[in-house]
Amino acid sequence: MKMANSSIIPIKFLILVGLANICVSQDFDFFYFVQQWPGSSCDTKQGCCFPQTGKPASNFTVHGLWPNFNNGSFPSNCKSVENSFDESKMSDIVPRAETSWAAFSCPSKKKTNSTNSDNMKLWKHEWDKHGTCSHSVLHQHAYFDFTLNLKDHIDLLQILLNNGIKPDGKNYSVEKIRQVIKEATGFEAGIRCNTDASGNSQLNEIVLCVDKSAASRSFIECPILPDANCPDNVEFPIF
Ligand code: U2P
Repeated sequence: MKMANSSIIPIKFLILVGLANICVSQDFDFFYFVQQWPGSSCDTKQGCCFPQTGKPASNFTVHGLWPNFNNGSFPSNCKSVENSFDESKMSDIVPRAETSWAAFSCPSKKKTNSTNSDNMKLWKHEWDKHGTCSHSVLHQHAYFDFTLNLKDHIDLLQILLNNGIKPDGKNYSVEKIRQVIKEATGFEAGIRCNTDASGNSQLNEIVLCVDKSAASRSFIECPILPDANCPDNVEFPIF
């Protein structure tokens, strides 16, 4: 009987460990760290608006830090009572986020007379849609702080400028953009394109991958690159 009991306990234990692993693997596998080129939002059919603080500097800005699965799908809107967006936790984040994580969407005319984009609305949207799904690793303040630190660590515009790739409205090879980022960072980047109001393809977003542990400077090779939809050569719009 003793033998039987002691062999049952490890089986129960193994089942519990197995269940725990299933729960953890439901979480997410890695992050996409997505930076966008503002000029490629502003010259689209929809156009763009600037925050009350004015036109942001001519530089890449953060779009978001998105938890993802290795198969390319992603969790979203993992909202719960413990992780609802708290504006008061943003106070020391705001000055840095205004510079590096600005909003460019125009407000709905039905809701406001303002012509400014709303940074706080973007930050809340990114937290609600993506941040809440990595809450087990980064709580709200850490999520924004960590993402802004990533932005400070990788100067994409400087990397491109160093290699003669400038936001001058001319066309550049996507392969070359990928190559110079790989040389400077050590990692393959995802390049995402969109089209301007005349239908020209342009450089819209650059995506790097980050380890799910969110340890400092933990860029990794992407388990899967995001959809790109870029032709061989793309415009790098003026901003
Ligand atoms: O591509 C359009 C929007 O879909 C969301 N997206 C896309 C790819 C991906 O891997 N993960 C992801 O979240 C983004 O939504 P947003 O955060 O802007 O609401 C992306 O802009």
